[in-house]
Amino acid sequence: MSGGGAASRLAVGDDTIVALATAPGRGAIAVVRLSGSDAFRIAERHIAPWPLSPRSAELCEFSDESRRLDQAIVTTFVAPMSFTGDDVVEISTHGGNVVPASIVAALVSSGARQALPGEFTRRAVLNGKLDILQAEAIGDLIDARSRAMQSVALSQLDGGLSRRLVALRDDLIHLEALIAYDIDFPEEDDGPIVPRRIEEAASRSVDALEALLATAPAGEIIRDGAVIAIAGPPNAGKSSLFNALLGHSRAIVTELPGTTRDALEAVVDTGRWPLRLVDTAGLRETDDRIEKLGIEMSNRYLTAAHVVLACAEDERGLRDTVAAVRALSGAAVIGVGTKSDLVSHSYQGTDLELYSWLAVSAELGRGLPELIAEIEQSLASSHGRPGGDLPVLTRTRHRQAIALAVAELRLFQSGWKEERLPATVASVHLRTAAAALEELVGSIDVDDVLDRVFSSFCVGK
Ligand SMILES: Nc1nc2c(ncn2[C@@H]2O[C@H](COP(=O)(O)OP(=O)(O)O)[C@@H](O)[C@H]2O)c(=O)[nH]1
Ligand SMILES: [Mg+2]
Repeated sequence: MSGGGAASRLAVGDDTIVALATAPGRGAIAVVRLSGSDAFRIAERHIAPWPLSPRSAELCEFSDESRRLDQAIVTTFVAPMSFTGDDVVEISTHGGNVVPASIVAALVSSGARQALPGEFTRRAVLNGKLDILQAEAIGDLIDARSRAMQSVALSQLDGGLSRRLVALRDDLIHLEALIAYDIDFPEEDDGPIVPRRIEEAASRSVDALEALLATAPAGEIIRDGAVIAIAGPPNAGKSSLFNALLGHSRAIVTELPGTTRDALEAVVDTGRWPLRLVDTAGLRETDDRIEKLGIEMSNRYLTAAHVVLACAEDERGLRDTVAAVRALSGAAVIGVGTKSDLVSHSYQGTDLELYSWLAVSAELGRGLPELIAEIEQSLASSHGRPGGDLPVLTRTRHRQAIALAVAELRLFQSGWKEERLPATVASVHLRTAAAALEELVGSIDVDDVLDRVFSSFCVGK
């Protein structure tokens, strides 16, 4: 890492840390992880037989001074060939509340220190095993609530986003070098660097960065889920649709109008997008205080919705719902004609500028896959579907850094074109843009970034 100074300032010392790496509580197996220069010396006091060779799992007895604590599978990793880059001992103990805790306590009494949240991953970054984007990807994988987030995080962990950013950073440094060459050797035989060539290279970089930036809205949805609000008059069949889409009963379905007092939310993972389905209360005017609260809740969800399903059995219901939704939300509206097993829908809202309209029967499960497909298409058309090899930006930090790089590049472009700025000054914009990308990957100015990234981690990761 080029930020060696920052790294050594941050290193919390060379002490040996220990933590339970698995979730606490009852379970077949728990993993206790020990990392640091004294890891082997500390663990050897408790483990017999000591594993003969690194990286091979060995069945051992774990004891403290007075008694056996567990039979455990022990694996050792010799620095730098470990997750953290330190000497590491991984002890797979039996799970539950007592055994793993007693093992951690024994290791602490022999000189290990209880790890802080995210400290193992932090060490991996400081030891150059991972960059910051990869460390964030570990957090994202652990927190993933959908398969889409899982694959985005995994490709970020593989270094996809880092490689892209490093390549873009290299382009900027190359560009800066071209200009420096022009500055330093204006009378060279090759002649001055053609300004056109520099302009073209700069606009290629801007295009590439903007393509990456354009993945941010989709990345945000992949990370946080798309809010899909189900709206419509009481009794239209909203809760039945919600349940049918979820595939199991969660809302109370009833024949009395106005029973859904609160908004209910559940996530449907389609593989492409996590959909946060929200069953809103009816849009009916009412004097019932509790029901009104439900309506306010639904209004709040409608305001935040990415897509609204306007459900109705008839023309009036669809018109009223679409009008009420449009007053609160700019989201795409899909018209849903409900109870298609009972009702033949002659009115399909073609005059209402809907994203699309389709008929469903929650009762028979008819039209549900088509509805999911419409929701997915609508999200892709409003938020973009990240395609192919392009990595996806999932965090505000990523978006801000790249937006900064684009802004600096634009300053460079205009200064260069209009020759208002001397080349030396113009190249400062290039360097600032390159630095924004470097900070994003985590190769310079690491200390601030590290604090922000690791503050949300759990202990033992
Ligand atoms: N036949 C039929 N009845 C439905 C269908 N969907 C809902 N219903 C009935 O319509 C009534 C109101 O449904 P509900 O989902 O509670 O409506 P909400 O007030 O909009 O949430 C209930 O009696 C449901 O059984 C459907 O697809 N077919
Ligand atoms: Mg309902």
